[in-house]
Amino acid sequence: MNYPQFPKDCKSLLCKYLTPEVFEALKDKRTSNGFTLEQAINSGVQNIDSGIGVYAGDKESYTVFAPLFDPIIEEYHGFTKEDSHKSNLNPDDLNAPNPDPEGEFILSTRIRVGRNMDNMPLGPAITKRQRDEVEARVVQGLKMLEGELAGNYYPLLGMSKEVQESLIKDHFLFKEGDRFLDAAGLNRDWPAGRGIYHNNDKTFLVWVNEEDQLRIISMQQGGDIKEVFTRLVNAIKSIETKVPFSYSYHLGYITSCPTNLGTAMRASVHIALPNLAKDMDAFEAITDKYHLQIRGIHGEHSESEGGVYDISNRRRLGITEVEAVQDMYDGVVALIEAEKALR
Ligand code: ADP
Ligand code: ILO
Repeated sequence: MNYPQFPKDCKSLLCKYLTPEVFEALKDKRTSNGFTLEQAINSGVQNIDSGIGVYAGDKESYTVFAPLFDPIIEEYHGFTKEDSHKSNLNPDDLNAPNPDPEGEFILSTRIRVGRNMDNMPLGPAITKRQRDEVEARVVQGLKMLEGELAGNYYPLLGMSKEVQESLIKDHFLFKEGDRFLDAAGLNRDWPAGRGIYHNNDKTFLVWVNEEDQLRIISMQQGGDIKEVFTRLVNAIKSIETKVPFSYSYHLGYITSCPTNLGTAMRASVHIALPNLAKDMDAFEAITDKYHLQIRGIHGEHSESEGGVYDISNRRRLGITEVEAVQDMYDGVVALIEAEKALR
């Protein structure tokens, strides 16, 4: 492979940090699963509008390709090689009374974490047999969930297009054919091995073998962020008694995209901010202050509809889960105040 030629206006962290020197040093390296630099960067090479542009094939990718991954991780999370990651999943430490008890702004709240199985390659390097094994072991583990978390697993293989599309439209299921994941090798053998588990009310869901092997999700209508967090923590704790998760003292939970390392947590609200949306500078001044990310309402790389945005914590590594949710909560309180002042 030759050094990739990126266009001048390329803004991804891959373009920024894959210097010719880094490329030369890494181009012939591979992890024990055979994962190469070419595979790690293919998503950002094929999609020059990527924000990041790299994926790991296994835990080892983060050390073998550290000269590329470390500066990306440092710029995204503000987390250096000397830092270590800490976890706090105690809902009692969260200060989050419902910021919108009248239901004027917040439509729904969702908190997810990514998890991958210990001693398995990540999605970009996994074989079909290993992926099927992950699915079987995860589904087996989910079967023992009880009470509010009890539910059923629905494999994508054999699911009708109508059911699949309605689950996607209603924000419960991952979309199909994402070009960033495609180029990362994450959509190989689609749809085999993929599926969704959910309880009856669809307040607790698990995505199996999408970008990460598990995406554990708690969601509900309205703004009771603490209730959503508490349900998620109960689920994580139950699942990890059955499914061993890949974890590193330095990087926290291991995920295929470096933006998800650490807590692997994204806490979001769908919130209507039609007035603030008319002044994106003011809007972004608040989201920047609270380390928040703005997405459209059909997930990343989608647009807002009717002044409704997906607002979530941006940082996930080097802060605890409680701090990640608190970032989102404090920012949402500030956004609601600003929206009220403009009415
Ligand atoms: P992820 O959360 O895994 O990073 P996406 O940004 O693609 O991935 O979002 C996945 C799905 O979750 C999308 O359908 C998105 O609209 C939905 N979603 C995210 N946040 C919320 C929320 N607060 N309420 C309802 N749906 C949400
Ligand atoms: N590879 C994509 C997405 C990066 C962050 N989001 C996710 C879903 N991991 C990009 O570089 O824009």
